[in-house]
Amino acid sequence: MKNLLCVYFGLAVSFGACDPSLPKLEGSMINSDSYKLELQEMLPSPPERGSNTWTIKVSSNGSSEKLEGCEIDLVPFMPEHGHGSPKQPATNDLGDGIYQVTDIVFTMPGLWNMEFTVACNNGDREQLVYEFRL
Ligand SMILES: [Cu+2]
Repeated sequence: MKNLLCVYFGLAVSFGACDPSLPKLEGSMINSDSYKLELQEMLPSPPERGSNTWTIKVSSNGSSEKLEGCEIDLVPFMPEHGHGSPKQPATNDLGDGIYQVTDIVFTMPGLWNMEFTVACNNGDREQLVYEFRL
């Protein structure tokens, strides 16, 4: 009942009114055998249709040592619809284990799989997938 009231109130005012019940996407972590990605900042936040920029921190899974000079590719994909994004996101290495991914374009609401491929310091190339619903 509380949720229903919250949704009703949210529709009447703005979707932001119910934020405390939603999981926060910023700060989410995903990891593979060798790597760990932290989604530090999302612009806009939460993500919206159109162009988005995400800032991620890359570290070693296990030791938490930050990893510089990584190759990072991102492919946004909608598994329920079988299509991706019209644009290939670009990654800028900001140093100190921080990377900015620009041109992340979401075309529609639904489930998105963010398929990161990461290779650091001639290490293994590994895939990390971040799932969320837009
Ligand atoms: Cu779709």
